[in-house]
Amino acid sequence: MRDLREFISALDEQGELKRVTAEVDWNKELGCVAKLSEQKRGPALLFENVKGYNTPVLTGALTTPRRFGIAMNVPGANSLMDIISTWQERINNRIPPKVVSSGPCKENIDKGEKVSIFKFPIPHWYPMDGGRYITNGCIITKDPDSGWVNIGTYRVLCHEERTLGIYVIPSKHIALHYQRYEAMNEPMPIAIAIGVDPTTFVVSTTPTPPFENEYDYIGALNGVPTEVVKAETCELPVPAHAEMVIEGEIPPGERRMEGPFGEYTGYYGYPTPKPFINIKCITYRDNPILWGCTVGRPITDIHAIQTVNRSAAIWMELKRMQMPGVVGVYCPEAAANYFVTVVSVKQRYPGHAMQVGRAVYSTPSGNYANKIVIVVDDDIDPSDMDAVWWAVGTRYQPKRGTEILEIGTGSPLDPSVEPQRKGFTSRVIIDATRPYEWDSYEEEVKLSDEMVRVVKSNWAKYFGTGYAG
Ligand SMILES: Cc1cc2nc3c(=O)[nH]c(=O)nc-3n(C[C@H](O)[C@H](O)[C@H](O)COP(=O)(O)O)c2cc1C
Ligand SMILES: [Mn+2]
Repeated sequence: MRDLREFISALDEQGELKRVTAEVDWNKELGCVAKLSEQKRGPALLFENVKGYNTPVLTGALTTPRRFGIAMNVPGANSLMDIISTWQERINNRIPPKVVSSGPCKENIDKGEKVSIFKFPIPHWYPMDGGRYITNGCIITKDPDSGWVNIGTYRVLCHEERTLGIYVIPSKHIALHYQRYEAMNEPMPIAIAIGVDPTTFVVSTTPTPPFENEYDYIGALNGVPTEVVKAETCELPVPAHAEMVIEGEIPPGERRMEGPFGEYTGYYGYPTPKPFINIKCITYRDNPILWGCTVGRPITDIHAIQTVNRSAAIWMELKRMQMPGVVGVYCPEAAANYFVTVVSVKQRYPGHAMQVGRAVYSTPSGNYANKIVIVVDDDIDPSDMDAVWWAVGTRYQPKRGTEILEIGTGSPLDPSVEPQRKGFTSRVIIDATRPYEWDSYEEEVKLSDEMVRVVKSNWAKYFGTGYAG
């Protein structure tokens, strides 16, 4: 898909979009409606009548496997596992972006006194958030030494009409660029694209290696180059079809308090001093559309996205390690992705299941924040939580199947870690496989394949419509 509008049309055509025409206030009401609707596994919402504004706001666009499938062109996706598999097939065929001379993102250009972020209905999502937050920005910066262009999603707080806060933490790529500018005592140019095609947004939220350009990955997943155009006030390449692009600079050596924010863990993060952006220019399409997401407690768009990119990353890293027998990897949305990994294994030798469990923690991606690895047999789909719980309930023996690791890399946002230990975590491997060394295991209750075939073909006889519906 080329832009957000194509995605919205596709959601609409496939019955996955609800247009909310009633007036809704950007100030906490919109966030509350979006969140309650997500909890009911409702459709994507397009708020067309935000109080005081003409600009619509899209939420809940990626929360379900079906909508994620529409976004990523994986038709008929029933589970995020379908997208995780396709992701791995497509990701290695990198396609660089194509520079074009202009694009719809330049239809309107506000500079100087005309600039105000409050011209757009940025929501205040949760009661204790520190202000109005842009959640779905694709933040573009450049390494002044190597010229490496990075795109990453970091939340953006509206401090004042021409000042934005940004949640930069040291491990992220934007921080590597900003450190260089600060060392030179120069402001860092920055562009924030909002309302882009769904692949661009998803890749912007995905960890890819340093010194690699995310535009090449977007091209890989879309199968076509992304059209980019030069920003108005600096050299950064921005998506030509974005709904809106904010351009500005981050001054060196200055900080403002940022937060709290309703985090993806389901808890508020503390306010901390962070760099900020002075806006120089905002360009936007005619009748722009904003895209946002609720973050907060699972399950929201951020959880679906992180399940896809994290599961795919750990799985690919296990393959690169040439780990035998790995059949699937899944980081469940409901566990806020980072904390739990389920891996299914076709066991081949004694100790294999535990080896895979330990290997998950040793992958670059699986090292971070992870604290529960559940190993299941290859007959268990790791994305099917009913099946995973069945395996845990009926194949796991705590004394035999538990290994505790005392020190690992934790997330500073993990509320279960004591304050003086933040950044660390302990870990467990739960081996919920049938023991390799046993000759037999209790007989499973299964339907007969033959009878299943007959009954499915006769389904309409019992129920009026065929088995597939
Ligand atoms: C909706 C959403 C919001 C996010 N907000 C932040 C954030 O505020 N700060 C942050 O460091 N990472 C945030 N992330 C995760 C980053 O986007 C992700 O780590 C990405 O890889 C960063 O890009 P980089 O690897 O180029 O640094 C967010 C992810 C999503 C899906
Ligand atoms: Mn990056």
